[in-house]
Amino acid sequence: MAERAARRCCLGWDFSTQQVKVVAVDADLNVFYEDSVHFDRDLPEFGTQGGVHVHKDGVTVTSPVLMWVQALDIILEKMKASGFDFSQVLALSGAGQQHGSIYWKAGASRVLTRLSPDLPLHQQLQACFSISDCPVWMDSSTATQCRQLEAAVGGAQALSCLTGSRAYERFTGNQIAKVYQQNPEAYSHTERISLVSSFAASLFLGAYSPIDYSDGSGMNLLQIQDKVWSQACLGACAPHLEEKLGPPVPSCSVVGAVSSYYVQRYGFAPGCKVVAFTGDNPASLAGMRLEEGDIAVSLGTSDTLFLWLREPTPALEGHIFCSPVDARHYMALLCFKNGSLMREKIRDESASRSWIEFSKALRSTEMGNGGNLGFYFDVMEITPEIIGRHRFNAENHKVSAFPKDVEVRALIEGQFMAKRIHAEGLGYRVMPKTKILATGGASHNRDILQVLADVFGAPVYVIDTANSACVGSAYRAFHGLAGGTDVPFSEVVKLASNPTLAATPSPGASQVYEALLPQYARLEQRLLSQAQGSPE
Ligand code: XUL
Repeated sequence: MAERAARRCCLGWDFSTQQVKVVAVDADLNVFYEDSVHFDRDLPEFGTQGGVHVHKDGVTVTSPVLMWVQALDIILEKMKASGFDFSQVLALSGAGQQHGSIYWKAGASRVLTRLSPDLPLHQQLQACFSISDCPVWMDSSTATQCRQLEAAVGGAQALSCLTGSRAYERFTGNQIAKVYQQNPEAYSHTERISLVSSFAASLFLGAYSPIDYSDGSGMNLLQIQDKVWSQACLGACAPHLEEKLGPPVPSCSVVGAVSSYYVQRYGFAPGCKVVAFTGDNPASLAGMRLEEGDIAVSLGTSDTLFLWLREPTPALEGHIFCSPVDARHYMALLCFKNGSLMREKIRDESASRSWIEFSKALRSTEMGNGGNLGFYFDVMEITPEIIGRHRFNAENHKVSAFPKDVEVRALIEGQFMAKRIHAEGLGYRVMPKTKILATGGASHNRDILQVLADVFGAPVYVIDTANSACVGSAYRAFHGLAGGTDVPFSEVVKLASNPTLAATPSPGASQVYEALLPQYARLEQRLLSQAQGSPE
């Protein structure tokens, strides 16, 4: 225990929707401590469900800011009680659920700088917020503000080109605009607005932490190319917003040292550095150690893609953020709603409710499925906005059914071809060094991963991402400590254990899919035009 406690380390924090988590990662990049505080379970007095309050209108979703503060108090006390040696922490960083906003009341900065080590944070910060229930990413109550913002900058595509995304209801600029419109008094009493990430960093700094470029990209306010706030967007959302946000910084910036509160109360070293906190998705990208040309595919209820991009082409779908590990590059997020539930339905209908039979069907059919292509969207898809099941034979004629094994392959090939097509739509290119990192339920099925490797023409690795935002935050702390911008992130994390190789492309795969991908894209376009009621 003494030997373990004396390890030099970095801490990675994650302020997620349901809990606050922490990991300690040593200089060999091994995780040797982890802990968490669960909001519903450990702080029932706040009455949250899943860490949030869903309001009566069904679309407003908030979380109490003091619940987050108190969760930090509890977890630090737990660490202290376990004998954790805070003096060995060289640096810390963290992640926050994206898009949520915190409103610091005029005078709060003075309270933050004068914290007494004798009292927990939540007792001292009680009067520091002009809004006690913060809008979070699950909120979808700002449709009006979204339309106003898009109109102000020349439309949805123009906003996407500027900020990386068209207007989204959960994005912070639109949330701030709503606060300003509906609660102008609280807005005018606000001296600083933080994201969940920069708020958590501020608690450690004892001063306002700047917003980092990567999480700042989830606000519909930051010009992702120039890394400055867009005056047009700020002006469309609320007055005096620039001074309330403060200037954004590169994600690997050291924003200061921990406040004396942590030194005196917990025994942190006075020089322990705080590296800018970022969003949970960017932090996960760091945790998965994505590199240029790589793609991470999370195969869950919805399927999510994380892409590394050099030259993004922002679109009406997906989100482009500044990269959290390389300020010259970008990452993109794409969400596909028809993921696991769709795979399970087709398994039940066409593979006797068995993954073994499902795998057999994949193995007994050929790459390219004899030209048979399918679209399976039992719920309205996001990427693209199409609903229903649509099957086409090799002559591009619509057919009403496929033989069972053809149906299984059509589903999986279709899901992965859609991912490649939409990733390329955002500027993604498969490179010779491309790796695909697969996570989530379906990543346990080697035959599904084989199709993924074939469609992308790249090897597929599996990784466990249970703690990726936390671990990625600790990696980012090491990155900041090593000098940040001038040091490649990949150098800093080279000691971390490698993901497991699960599938490599079959011979001939690229010819098959190079021919099929444009055909799939054309059919998708045809379905989309039909859905929108326009002529083909
Ligand atoms: C991303 C998003 C969610 C939250 C979850 O745009 O809204 O993934 O970051 O914490």
